[in-house]
Amino acid sequence: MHIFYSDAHRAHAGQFEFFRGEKVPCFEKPERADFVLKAVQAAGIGPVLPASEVSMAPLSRVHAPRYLAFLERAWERWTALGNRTDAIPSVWPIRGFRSDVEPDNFQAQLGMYSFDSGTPFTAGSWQAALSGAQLALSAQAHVAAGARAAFSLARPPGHHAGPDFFGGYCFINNAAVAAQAAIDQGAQRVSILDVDYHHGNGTQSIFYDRADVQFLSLHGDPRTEYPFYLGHADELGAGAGLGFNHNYPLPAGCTNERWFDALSQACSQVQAYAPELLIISLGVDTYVGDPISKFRLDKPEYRRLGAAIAALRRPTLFILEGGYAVAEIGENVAAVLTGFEH
Ligand code: Q9C
Ligand code: ZN
Repeated sequence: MHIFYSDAHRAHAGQFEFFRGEKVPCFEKPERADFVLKAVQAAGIGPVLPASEVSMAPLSRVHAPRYLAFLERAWERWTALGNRTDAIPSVWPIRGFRSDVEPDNFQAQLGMYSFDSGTPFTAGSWQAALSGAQLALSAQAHVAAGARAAFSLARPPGHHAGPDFFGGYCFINNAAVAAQAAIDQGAQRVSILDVDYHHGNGTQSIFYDRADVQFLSLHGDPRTEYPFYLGHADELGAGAGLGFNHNYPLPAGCTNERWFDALSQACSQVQAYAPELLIISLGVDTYVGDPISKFRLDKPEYRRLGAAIAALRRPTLFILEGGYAVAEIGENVAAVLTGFEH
């Protein structure tokens, strides 16, 4: 399958993130994409292509235009204030605060458009995120043109980014943008199957009241795992979207068989929905060696995952999400794609 890739991701390189009050090096770093690129090339997955000329219109159909406008100007405003470090939010409008009046203060706006302090906004964050969306749209266009599958190899990831907020290392929701593009081109049903360790809260929020995009997520139980405030099994969708959202929260320590049991339940729902396009939010932070996650999937399981996805027999778009065991993330991603193709 074709792999869509750009070096633009390199411009997003956070200096540090906050973890339990300490500054720690960012887990979401450029080397991640380097390892994935090296591994998919070594595995002979397919040609590596740059982004094609695509309409970026789907972006403002899944994200609020004022959120995108904020991100586009954020770095120049932040540095004009004399700052030389990355911008990290430190104040948030939670319950009871007003969301209809936008403060002028930069830090206050940064808080309005985010939900954690682990997602530094850097000099190249907007360009890298925009490039990731363009690659996802290029991969979607390739599948829409008749290819069986495509892989968008980009970072930062996207599935935590919601209609008007960033967080969880994500700014633009690439999977949601690609799904919206397919819908805008006439698709009636798109499924997004999120296999990242963390709940895809942003994707869920974007499509929660819609029947044209089915969302399914296997993830660490939000009672103990990030992003904590969403991802329970009783979140089934709302209004027209009721019945089109499926969460499979799993306990810390979850091993291969239990994870694949949940996967087969999710796959049955995909089959019943019969989507014209299947998008995989492909995080491999389920791996036993992942430094920030608590599932225990072993290496051979990634090939099995790819085969399970292939068995759904749908045009399939793979979008890279998380995975922080830097040396192994490439091999695990390549194993999923190999398992899919064989
Ligand atoms: N400092 C994705 O996998 N922080 N995002 C956890 C470690 C947030 C993960 C604590 C993890 C976000 C796309
Ligand atoms: Zn993750």
